[in-house]
Amino acid sequence: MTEERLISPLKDPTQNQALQEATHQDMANAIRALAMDAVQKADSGHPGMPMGMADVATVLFTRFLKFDASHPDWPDRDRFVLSAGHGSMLLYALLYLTGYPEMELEELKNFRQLGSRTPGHPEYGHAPGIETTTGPLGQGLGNAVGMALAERLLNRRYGDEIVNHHTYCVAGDGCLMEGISHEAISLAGHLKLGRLIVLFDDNQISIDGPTSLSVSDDQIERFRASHWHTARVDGHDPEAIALAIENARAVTDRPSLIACRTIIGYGAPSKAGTAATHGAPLGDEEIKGAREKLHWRHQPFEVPKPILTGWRAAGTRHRAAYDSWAQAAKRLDAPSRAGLTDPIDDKVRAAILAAIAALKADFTREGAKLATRQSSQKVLEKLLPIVPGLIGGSADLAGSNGTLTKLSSVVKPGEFAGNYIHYGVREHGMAAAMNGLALHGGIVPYGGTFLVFSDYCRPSIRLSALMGQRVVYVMTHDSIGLGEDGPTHQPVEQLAALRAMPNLHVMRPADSIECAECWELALLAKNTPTILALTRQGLPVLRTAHTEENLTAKGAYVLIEAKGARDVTLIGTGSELALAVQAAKMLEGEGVRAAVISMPCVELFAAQDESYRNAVLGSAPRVAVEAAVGFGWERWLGADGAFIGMHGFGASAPAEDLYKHFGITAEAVAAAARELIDKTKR
Ligand SMILES: Cc1ncc(C[n+]2csc(CCOP(=O)(O)OP(=O)(O)O)c2C)c(N)n1
Repeated sequence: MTEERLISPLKDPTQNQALQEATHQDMANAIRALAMDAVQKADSGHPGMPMGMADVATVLFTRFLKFDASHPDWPDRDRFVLSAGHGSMLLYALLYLTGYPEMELEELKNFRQLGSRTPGHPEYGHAPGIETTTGPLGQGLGNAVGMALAERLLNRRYGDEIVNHHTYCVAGDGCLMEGISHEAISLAGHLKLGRLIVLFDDNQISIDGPTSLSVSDDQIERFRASHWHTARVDGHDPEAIALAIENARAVTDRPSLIACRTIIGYGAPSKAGTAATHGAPLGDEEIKGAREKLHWRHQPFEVPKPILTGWRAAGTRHRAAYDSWAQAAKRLDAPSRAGLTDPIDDKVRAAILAAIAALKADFTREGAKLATRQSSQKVLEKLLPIVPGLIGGSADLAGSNGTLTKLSSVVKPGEFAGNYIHYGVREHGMAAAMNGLALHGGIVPYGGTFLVFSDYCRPSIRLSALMGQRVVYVMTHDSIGLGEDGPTHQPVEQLAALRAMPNLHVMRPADSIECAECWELALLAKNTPTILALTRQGLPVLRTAHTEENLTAKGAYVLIEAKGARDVTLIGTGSELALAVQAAKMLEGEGVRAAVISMPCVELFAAQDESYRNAVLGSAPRVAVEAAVGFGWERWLGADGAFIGMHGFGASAPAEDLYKHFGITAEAVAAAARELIDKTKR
């Protein structure tokens, strides 16, 4: 990096006095010392990565990163994503040193302890400045792609004065070895996300030892192949790092990779450069030696005042930029201002409720047989004009998923005027990007694939749930009902697996009306992601009477009450609710009093109070029908209930044949009901 001018902090007019007086070396060593000390005190953690990346982080935070520590929610701040989340002490040290609220020294001393703001891996919501939860390697990189995309989408809407920032992401060898990195890198390169800068901690070490044990990729060539700008620097040379970042910022039509060659555990006298520093305390002797080697002659957790003052000055250097941004933001109308963070304010919420109620009335009146993927598309056509920042997409199944509507316009490489992303066949990358879109603020992402491929997105879905992000997964072809594509494409265990995940609403609407209700709930659940499990095949409208009330909101409800005391309760979800209704009619002809319960969302039903649940479920024996495995249904069936569903993988055939073949029919439901009734009479 010799060809261009060097950037010196002394020449940077935005630097203030205190920052100029603290040396780079001291500031970087403060990070190293805090990382060593916190890991040592916790007796667990990862000191190597923060020590190795301290120089890069210092250059970034003191010379480039646009942030104001006292306004961590500034919508136009640069985003900093620590994809290599095991190096959490790097982030915690930076947040403390730059003066973020709630990150006191005490928190660093309580690293990895119960109730601290400094968990083992950074967790979104635990402290201001933590932009996303990382730790599962590669996810942060995927999030960063979504954030960089959000920035461009919002820039197009709001203009440079309001939205105009970068996304920086620190990724390690592990992140780049993960499969998700391929999807993320490829998507970012294709879309020309020029505001994304990845700082690769190129230390050639992972847990098992040198990376040469398992990988020989040329990362530079790999990124270049995906149309990234790339650079390679000595990650311990502040001027080279600064120049590389400066150059990367100047490239606006491509994302940038800066491979920073670093030494893991930099400063540790005998362990630096080895896997021994990756994920274990260095030990008292090694820490003593590192203090000597780094000329850091201070007590554990002590950061001398001039150095801390220098860091705090870095935390305020964009105060004027923040102030002028705040002035500009004041000129926005209130909904636009609110829309920068949460697009669904009270007014939008009211509009959603009105639109869904009107659509439900239409669906009831028309009574058309529609697949729920088609109903979902119709719902989206109503929602898109009223929900700002509703950004759709699909992993190459736009037509199948019904995610692309007449009102959708496609985002193209370098052109961000649209509201629809062709994510390509990159389910995992799509889900991680959607987390980034949601985390950025201003965007409500929805994206589709087949339900069976929720497995390909599951690690990111888990993070949507853990972080409490409003992400809507439109997952169609939700059972053997998809037919001829066969068992590779027919989900059987996915519903149960997704229902096992905390803070995730798995919704399986039975008709158009429930589908509209599910969408309403998905958009209004601000802190919970939603899976919409939708059919390929047409379904009759079962809700014959229009209700303004969202009956799906309680998770389950009585669709048809028995005429008199119940002999049996039939429970159905999605496409199989119609079978329960048919079975109830058959039984009625025989004088059997059957109630039919629709249960579109198990989690919401579980959250109701006991009296509601008991009233819905009743005390008669129960039969549930769902074209999936029965795992989990025990809870709603009790010891004596019967389950009609799948007991293994599906098969390739027309849907009707499959339902018969696997015994998922109204006749089977009625027979199971009769048997249960007989048993209770015996
Ligand atoms: C998906 C996933 N798999 C495995 C791990 C466990 N793990 C944590 S760090 C790490 C090695 C990462 O190596 P690198 O990125 O080079 O980090 P460094 O050794 O430089 O700190 C592994 C395998 C993880 N956190 N996430």
